Amino acid sequence: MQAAIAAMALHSILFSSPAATSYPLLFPLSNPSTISIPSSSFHGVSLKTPITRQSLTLSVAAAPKPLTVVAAAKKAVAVLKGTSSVEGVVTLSQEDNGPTTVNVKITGLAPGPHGFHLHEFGDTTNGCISTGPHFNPNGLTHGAPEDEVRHAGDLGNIIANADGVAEATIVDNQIPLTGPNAVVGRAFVVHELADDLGKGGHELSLSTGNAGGRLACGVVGLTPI
Ligand SMILES: [Cu+2]
Ligand SMILES: [Zn+2]
Repeated sequence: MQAAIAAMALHSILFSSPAATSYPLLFPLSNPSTISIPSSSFHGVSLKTPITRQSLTLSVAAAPKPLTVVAAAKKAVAVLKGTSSVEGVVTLSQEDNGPTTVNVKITGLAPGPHGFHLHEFGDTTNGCISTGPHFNPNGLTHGAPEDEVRHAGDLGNIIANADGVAEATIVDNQIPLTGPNAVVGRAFVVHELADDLGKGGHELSLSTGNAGGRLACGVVGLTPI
């Protein structure tokens, strides 16, 4: 460190002569008498100048790194509403091409499990029914989030507590915020009943998990990072 400071000082001293001679050019309006200031006091000024320049150069050079990281973070949000008192907010965030983290808070639910999916369309013209089927870009059957055979939109169940509040954090690889399977512009739906995860043996198990009516839904939109 001391060596570095010494080098810096040496660097400054080396620069002091050209800096001193160029001052009248940098400040052409300054009183010509400044030129006659004794060189010792001029050294004091010019010693500081190169150090300032160096630190400026360092911060400019370091800036692109954090900027790159910030640019790779993506965020989105969905505000869920329906025809009942069920409502909620779902936030999504993704770093680079990693998994998407989904934070869910939904209120007004009956206590217990409720199917929670990402549906194909961000269309609520006819209420939650117009959001279509589960998002299924790979043409598979319905399943659990951890199953290999599942819809990309199959996020399992969220559990409402005795106050009717369901809070969950879901981390999933099949619902990216960018790319061909991006979920921005599609919709989250929370259901009346539990999702049987494709294993209930009902005629709807392999398409919807037999999760019943759609209580609330919300279109995924971009939000500031
Ligand atoms: Cu659904
Ligand atoms: Zn499904």
